[in-house]
Amino acid sequence: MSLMDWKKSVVYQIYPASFNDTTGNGKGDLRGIIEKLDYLDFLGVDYLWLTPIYESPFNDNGYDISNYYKVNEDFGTKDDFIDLLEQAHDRNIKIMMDIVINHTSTEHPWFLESKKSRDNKYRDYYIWRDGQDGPPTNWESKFGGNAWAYDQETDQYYLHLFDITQADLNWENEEMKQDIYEMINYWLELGVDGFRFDVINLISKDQYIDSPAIGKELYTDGPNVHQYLKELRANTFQDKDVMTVGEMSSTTIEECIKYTKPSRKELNSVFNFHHLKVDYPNGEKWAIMPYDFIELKRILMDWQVGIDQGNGWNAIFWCNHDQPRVVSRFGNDSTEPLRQKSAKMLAITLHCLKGTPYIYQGEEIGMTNPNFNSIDQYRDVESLNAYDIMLKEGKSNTEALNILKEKSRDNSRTPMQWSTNRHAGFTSGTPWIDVAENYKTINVAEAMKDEQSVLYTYKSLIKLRHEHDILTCGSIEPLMMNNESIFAYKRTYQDKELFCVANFSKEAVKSPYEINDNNILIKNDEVIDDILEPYTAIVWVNEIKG
Ligand code: TEU
Repeated sequence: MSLMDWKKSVVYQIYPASFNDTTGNGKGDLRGIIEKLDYLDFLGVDYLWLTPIYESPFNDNGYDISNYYKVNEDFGTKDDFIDLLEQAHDRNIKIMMDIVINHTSTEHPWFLESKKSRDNKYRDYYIWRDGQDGPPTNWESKFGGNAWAYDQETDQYYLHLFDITQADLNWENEEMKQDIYEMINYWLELGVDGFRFDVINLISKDQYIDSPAIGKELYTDGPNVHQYLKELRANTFQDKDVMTVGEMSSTTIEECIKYTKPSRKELNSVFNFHHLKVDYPNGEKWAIMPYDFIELKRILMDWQVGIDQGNGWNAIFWCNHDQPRVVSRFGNDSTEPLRQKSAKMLAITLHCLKGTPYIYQGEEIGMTNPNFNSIDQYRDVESLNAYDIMLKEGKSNTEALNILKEKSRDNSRTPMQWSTNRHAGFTSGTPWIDVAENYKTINVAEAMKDEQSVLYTYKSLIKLRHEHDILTCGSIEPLMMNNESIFAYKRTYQDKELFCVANFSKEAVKSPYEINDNNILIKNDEVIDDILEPYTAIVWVNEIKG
C-alpha cells in the first residue's frame, strides 16, 4: 500500500453489537459482518473499523477489556475473525481494530493481581495512590463522580478516568508497555490492517494533584505521550502497512500536528471532537441548545487549515458510537424529503474536506436518533449515570429524558436498519437495545432500490475520493465564515479549484459563487440561477486559467 493509498481511503465504522445478528441472541456478531461484506463492497469503502470485539464484561460495551487476546463469545471466535479478515481482503477491504490501552476492565487478570496486595508483581501496572481524607485528588471521571475508587483490602485508591470498572494503566511501567506491544503484534501477525487507538492522548499523566480543571489539564496530552507513541510504533507497526488513527480527547491543533506529522513517526491521523461540542451550552453535554452554525464552521475550518499547514492529517467525521445521529443533530429529520436531503448535504459537505472520511454504520442511509421515551430503553453506562445525576440535581424525569433524547450515546447504538422485516432484519431474537421505530421507511433494502437515496450519495462520494486527487491533496480555504446559512470552502490542487457550497438553512439562498454547470462533481438537488434551495449542496471544479 502506498502512502497515497491510505490517504485516499474511506473508513466505515462498525459497532458490532448493533450491526447484524446471525445467532438470534439479539446482539450482532462477526459472522453478521461477513454476511454484509458484499453490501460494504457495493458501497465501496476501503477500511472497516470494528469497535472492540475482545472479551469484556461489557460495562462500557467492550471498551472495558478483560482479555485482549480473546474474541468476545457473543461476537464469535478467533476463527470467525480470521474468516472475516480473509473474506474482507478478498474484496480489497481492510480491517482496523480498536485498541484500548489507556485502561483495562477491572476484571482483567492484571488488575485482579494488582489489587491483591501492594507488593504484587502487577501492582504497578495501574495507578494506585494513598487517599488524603478521601480520594487522592479532585479529578473527575468522564462518566461522572470522582475518578478514584477506594480498595479496602489494600487501603489505596486506583484511578479510573472512565467507569469505575475501567482502571487506568500506568504507562510509566516498562513491563506493562512490553505486554501491550506483544498484544498489538499478535493482532498484526493475524493480518489486521490498521488500528484506532482509544483515548490515546490520555495515557501520560502529569502530577497527581488537585486541579482547577478537575484533572483534565494534567492528563490530556501529558508530558510523555509523544515519547510513548514513538516507542509504541517502533515496537509494533513501524514497518507494517497499517493505517493508524488516534482518538484524542480535548486536544489542540498544535498537539495533533505533533501526533501526525510523518517525520515525527507517531500516528497517521487523529480524531478530535471540538466540532461536536457546538450544542453544549458552556461546555455542558447534559443540556440542550440549538447548535451554533458559525462556531461549527469555525472549528472545522480552524482544524482543516491548521492541520494542513502543519503537515498533519485529520480524520473527518460527523458521527460515531459516542455521538447522536448527525441528521437529527445538524440536519433536519422532521419530514421525509428534508431528512434525505439534509443527510446528503451533510455527507457532501464532510466528504469534500481534507482528511480521511469516516462513515458510521447507518449514516449512509440517514438513520436518525430513535427518540426513546423511557429510561428502560437506555443501555449506555454514561447515559444511565447522567440520568441519575440529573435527577439528583433536581431535574424532572421528563427534563432528564428530553436531554438524553438529544445527547445520549445510545442514539447511534440502536440496531442497523436492514429491511422492513421484524426488528429491521437485524435479529431473529430480541435486540439488546430497541430498534428505532422508523425502520420501515429508513432501511438498507429500500435505499438500495432507490438511486436517489442517501446511500447512493455516499457511494458516489467514496468513488469521487478515489478518483479525484484534489479531494485528497488539495489545499483548503474557508469561505464566507460569517454567513449564517452557507457552509462553503475551496480546495486547490495543480491547475484546478474545487468549490463546495452548501445551504444549511431552511430558506432558499443565492449561491455567492457562480456555479460552473459544466463541471459539477456532485449535488443533491437541481440548482437554477444559482439559487440553493434549503439543504442543497453542490460541488464543482474550475480550471485555473494561467
Ligand atoms: O471515548 C472517549 C471519549 O472521550 C468520548 O468520546 C466519550 O465517550 C465522551 O466524552 C463521553 O461523553 C472512547 C470510546 O469511544 C468510548 O465509547 C468509551 O466509552 C471511552 O473511550 C472509554 O474507553
